[in-house]
Amino acid sequence: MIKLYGFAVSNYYNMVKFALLEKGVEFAEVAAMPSQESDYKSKSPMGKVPCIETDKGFLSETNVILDCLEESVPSPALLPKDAFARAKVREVMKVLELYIELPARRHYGELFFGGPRNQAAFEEAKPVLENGVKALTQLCSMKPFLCGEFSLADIVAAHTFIYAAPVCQAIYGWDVIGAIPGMKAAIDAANARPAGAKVLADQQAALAAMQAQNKG
Ligand SMILES: N[C@@H](CCC(=O)N[C@@H](CS)C(=O)NCC(=O)O)C(=O)O
Repeated sequence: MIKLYGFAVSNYYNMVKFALLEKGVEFAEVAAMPSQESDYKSKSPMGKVPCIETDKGFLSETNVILDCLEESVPSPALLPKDAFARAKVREVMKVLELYIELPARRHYGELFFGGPRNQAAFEEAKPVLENGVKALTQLCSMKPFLCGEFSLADIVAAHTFIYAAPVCQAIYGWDVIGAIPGMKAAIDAANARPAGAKVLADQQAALAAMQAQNKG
Protein backbone atom coordinates (compact mmCIF):
# COMPACT_ATOMS: atom_id res chain seq x y z
CA MET A 1 0.00 0.00 0.00
CA ILE A 2 1.23 3.52 -0.79
CA LYS A 3 2.35 5.56 2.21
CA LEU A 4 2.00 9.34 2.04
CA TYR A 5 4.46 11.20 4.27
CA GLY A 6 3.74 14.71 5.47
CA PHE A 7 1.15 16.70 7.38
CA ALA A 8 -2.30 18.00 6.56
CA VAL A 9 -1.40 21.71 6.80
CA SER A 10 1.00 21.31 3.87
CA ASN A 11 -0.65 22.35 0.63
CA TYR A 12 1.72 20.20 -1.44
CA TYR A 13 0.85 17.18 0.72
CA ASN A 14 -2.83 17.91 0.20
CA MET A 15 -2.46 17.98 -3.59
CA VAL A 16 -1.14 14.40 -3.55
CA LYS A 17 -3.76 13.31 -1.01
CA PHE A 18 -6.54 14.82 -3.18
CA ALA A 19 -5.29 12.88 -6.24
CA LEU A 20 -4.99 9.61 -4.29
CA LEU A 21 -8.55 10.00 -3.01
CA GLU A 22 -9.90 10.91 -6.46
CA LYS A 23 -8.32 7.76 -7.87
CA GLY A 24 -9.60 5.58 -5.05
CA VAL A 25 -6.08 4.39 -4.29
CA GLU A 26 -5.65 2.81 -0.89
CA PHE A 27 -2.99 4.69 1.06
CA ALA A 28 -1.80 5.32 4.59
CA GLU A 29 -0.87 8.74 5.93
CA VAL A 30 2.43 8.84 7.81
CA ALA A 31 3.04 11.94 9.94
CA ALA A 32 6.26 13.66 8.88
CA MET A 33 7.58 17.21 9.00
CA PRO A 34 10.14 18.69 6.62
CA SER A 35 13.57 17.80 7.93
CA GLN A 36 17.22 18.01 7.00
CA GLU A 37 17.96 14.93 9.12
CA SER A 38 19.54 12.11 7.17
CA ASP A 39 16.78 9.65 8.03
CA TYR A 40 14.08 11.80 6.41
CA LYS A 41 16.38 12.86 3.56
CA SER A 42 16.92 9.18 2.71
CA LYS A 43 13.20 9.23 1.83
CA SER A 44 12.81 12.77 0.48
CA PRO A 45 16.23 14.01 -0.69
CA MET A 46 15.49 17.74 -0.32
CA GLY A 47 13.94 17.13 3.09
CA LYS A 48 10.59 18.46 1.91
CA VAL A 49 7.01 17.26 2.36
CA PRO A 50 5.40 15.31 0.80
CA CYS A 51 6.99 12.09 -0.34
CA ILE A 52 5.42 8.73 -0.99
CA GLU A 53 6.64 5.22 -0.36
CA THR A 54 5.67 2.60 -2.91
CA ASP A 55 6.65 -1.04 -3.32
CA LYS A 56 9.35 0.24 -5.70
CA GLY A 57 10.77 2.87 -3.33
CA PHE A 58 10.37 6.50 -2.28
CA LEU A 59 9.38 9.39 -4.53
CA SER A 60 9.38 13.11 -3.79
CA GLU A 61 8.37 16.32 -5.62
CA THR A 62 4.65 16.80 -5.89
CA ASN A 63 4.28 17.18 -9.66
CA VAL A 64 6.44 14.09 -10.17
CA ILE A 65 4.33 12.10 -7.71
CA LEU A 66 1.15 13.29 -9.45
CA ASP A 67 2.54 12.21 -12.83
CA CYS A 68 3.56 8.82 -11.47
CA LEU A 69 0.10 8.29 -10.00
CA GLU A 70 -1.56 9.27 -13.26
CA GLU A 71 0.57 6.80 -15.21
CA SER A 72 0.27 3.94 -12.74
CA VAL A 73 -3.45 4.45 -12.00
CA PRO A 74 -4.84 5.89 -15.25
CA SER A 75 -8.50 5.62 -14.25
CA PRO A 76 -10.25 7.79 -13.25
CA ALA A 77 -8.14 10.09 -15.40
CA LEU A 78 -6.93 13.39 -13.98
CA LEU A 79 -5.30 14.42 -17.27
CA PRO A 80 -6.87 14.52 -20.76
CA LYS A 81 -6.08 11.70 -23.23
CA ASP A 82 -4.75 13.94 -25.99
CA ALA A 83 -1.03 14.72 -25.62
CA PHE A 84 -1.38 18.43 -26.38
CA ALA A 85 -4.32 18.82 -24.01
CA ARG A 86 -2.32 17.02 -21.29
CA ALA A 87 0.55 19.43 -21.85
CA LYS A 88 -1.82 22.40 -21.57
CA VAL A 89 -2.94 21.13 -18.14
CA ARG A 90 0.72 20.79 -17.12
CA GLU A 91 1.37 24.32 -18.42
CA VAL A 92 -1.33 25.63 -16.06
CA MET A 93 0.11 23.55 -13.18
CA LYS A 94 3.57 24.99 -13.86
CA VAL A 95 2.28 28.59 -13.90
CA LEU A 96 0.45 27.94 -10.62
CA GLU A 97 3.61 26.66 -8.98
CA LEU A 98 6.24 29.03 -10.38
CA TYR A 99 4.29 32.27 -10.57
CA ILE A 100 1.64 31.97 -7.82
CA GLU A 101 2.79 29.46 -5.18
CA LEU A 102 6.48 30.34 -5.03
CA PRO A 103 6.22 34.15 -4.92
CA ALA A 104 3.31 33.96 -2.42
CA ARG A 105 5.35 31.51 -0.32
CA ARG A 106 7.98 34.22 0.21
CA HIS A 107 5.46 35.89 2.54
CA TYR A 108 4.52 32.79 4.54
CA GLY A 109 6.99 33.60 7.32
CA GLU A 110 5.50 37.04 7.83
CA LEU A 111 1.88 35.98 7.55
CA PHE A 112 1.74 32.57 9.18
CA PHE A 113 4.72 32.44 11.54
CA GLY A 114 4.90 36.00 12.88
CA GLY A 115 8.17 36.76 11.09
CA PRO A 116 9.33 40.26 10.05
CA ARG A 117 8.19 41.96 6.83
CA ASN A 118 10.23 40.57 3.93
CA GLN A 119 10.76 43.87 2.11
CA ALA A 120 12.55 42.29 -0.88
CA ALA A 121 9.67 39.84 -1.29
CA PHE A 122 7.13 42.67 -0.91
CA GLU A 123 8.60 44.45 -3.92
CA GLU A 124 9.61 41.44 -6.01
CA ALA A 125 6.70 39.03 -5.55
CA LYS A 126 3.79 41.24 -6.63
CA PRO A 127 4.84 41.71 -10.30
CA VAL A 128 5.48 37.96 -10.59
CA LEU A 129 2.06 37.20 -9.11
CA GLU A 130 0.42 39.73 -11.44
CA ASN A 131 2.01 38.05 -14.44
CA GLY A 132 0.89 34.67 -13.12
CA VAL A 133 -2.67 35.96 -12.81
CA LYS A 134 -2.59 37.23 -16.40
CA ALA A 135 -1.20 33.92 -17.63
CA LEU A 136 -3.90 31.92 -15.82
CA THR A 137 -6.60 34.25 -17.16
CA GLN A 138 -5.26 33.61 -20.66
CA LEU A 139 -4.78 29.84 -20.27
CA CYS A 140 -7.82 28.68 -18.31
CA SER A 141 -11.17 28.12 -20.02
CA MET A 142 -13.02 27.66 -16.71
CA LYS A 143 -15.63 25.60 -18.55
CA PRO A 144 -16.37 24.59 -15.87
CA PHE A 145 -12.94 23.65 -14.48
CA LEU A 146 -9.59 25.30 -15.24
CA CYS A 147 -8.92 23.26 -18.39
CA GLY A 148 -12.47 22.07 -19.11
CA GLU A 149 -12.83 18.67 -17.43
CA PHE A 150 -11.73 18.28 -13.80
CA SER A 151 -7.96 17.67 -13.81
CA LEU A 152 -4.75 17.89 -11.81
CA ALA A 153 -4.76 21.63 -12.58
CA ASP A 154 -7.85 22.04 -10.38
CA ILE A 155 -6.26 20.11 -7.52
CA VAL A 156 -3.12 22.23 -7.74
CA ALA A 157 -5.12 25.48 -8.01
CA ALA A 158 -7.30 24.69 -4.98
CA HIS A 159 -4.25 23.99 -2.83
CA THR A 160 -2.14 26.82 -4.22
CA PHE A 161 -4.70 29.57 -3.63
CA ILE A 162 -5.61 28.14 -0.21
CA TYR A 163 -2.58 30.02 1.16
CA ALA A 164 -1.70 32.36 -1.73
CA ALA A 165 -5.11 34.08 -1.47
CA PRO A 166 -4.84 35.05 2.23
CA VAL A 167 -1.23 36.10 1.59
CA CYS A 168 -2.23 38.44 -1.28
CA GLN A 169 -5.15 39.81 0.75
CA ALA A 170 -3.07 40.50 3.84
CA ILE A 171 0.11 41.76 2.19
CA TYR A 172 -1.23 43.60 -0.86
CA GLY A 173 -4.94 44.06 -0.06
CA TRP A 174 -5.50 42.11 -3.26
CA ASP A 175 -8.23 39.54 -4.00
CA VAL A 176 -6.05 37.36 -6.22
CA ILE A 177 -8.73 34.70 -6.82
CA GLY A 178 -11.27 37.38 -7.78
CA ALA A 179 -8.72 38.76 -10.26
CA ILE A 180 -9.01 35.58 -12.38
CA PRO A 181 -12.48 35.25 -13.97
CA GLY A 182 -14.08 31.91 -13.05
CA MET A 183 -11.34 30.84 -10.62
CA LYS A 184 -13.50 31.04 -7.49
CA ALA A 185 -16.27 28.89 -8.99
CA ALA A 186 -13.73 26.32 -10.24
CA ILE A 187 -12.00 26.10 -6.85
CA ASP A 188 -15.36 25.86 -5.04
CA ALA A 189 -16.38 23.04 -7.38
CA ALA A 190 -13.11 21.18 -6.78
CA ASN A 191 -13.50 21.57 -3.01
CA ALA A 192 -17.11 20.32 -3.22
CA ARG A 193 -16.04 16.95 -4.64
CA PRO A 194 -15.98 14.19 -1.99
CA ALA A 195 -12.17 13.96 -2.23
CA GLY A 196 -11.75 17.73 -2.15
CA ALA A 197 -14.10 18.14 0.81
CA LYS A 198 -12.25 15.44 2.81
CA VAL A 199 -8.85 17.05 2.12
CA LEU A 200 -10.16 20.49 3.05
CA ALA A 201 -11.80 19.26 6.27
CA ASP A 202 -8.56 17.54 7.34
CA GLN A 203 -6.53 20.65 6.41
CA GLN A 204 -8.80 22.95 8.42
CA ALA A 205 -8.71 20.67 11.48
CA ALA A 206 -4.91 20.39 11.29
CA LEU A 207 -4.50 24.15 10.82
CA ALA A 208 -6.77 24.90 13.81
CA ALA A 209 -4.80 22.42 15.95
CA MET A 210 -1.49 23.99 14.88
CA GLN A 211 -2.74 27.51 15.62
CA ALA A 212 -4.08 26.44 19.04
CA GLN A 213 -0.71 24.83 19.84
CA ASN A 214 1.18 27.98 18.78
CA LYS A 215 -1.03 30.15 21.03
CA GLY A 216 -0.74 27.85 24.05
N1 LIG B 1 9.09 21.25 -4.68
C1 LIG B 1 8.45 20.59 -3.58
C2 LIG B 1 8.02 21.64 -2.58
C3 LIG B 1 7.37 21.03 -1.35
C4 LIG B 1 7.41 22.00 -0.18
O1 LIG B 1 7.91 23.12 -0.28
N2 LIG B 1 6.85 21.54 0.93
C5 LIG B 1 6.91 22.33 2.12
C6 LIG B 1 5.74 22.02 3.03
S1 LIG B 1 4.24 22.64 2.32
C7 LIG B 1 8.19 21.97 2.84
O2 LIG B 1 8.56 20.83 2.92
N3 LIG B 1 8.87 23.03 3.34
C8 LIG B 1 10.11 22.88 4.06
C9 LIG B 1 11.29 23.33 3.26
O3 LIG B 1 11.13 23.99 2.24
O4 LIG B 1 12.40 23.01 3.68
C10 LIG B 1 7.28 19.75 -4.07
O5 LIG B 1 6.79 20.03 -5.17
O6 LIG B 1 6.87 18.78 -3.40
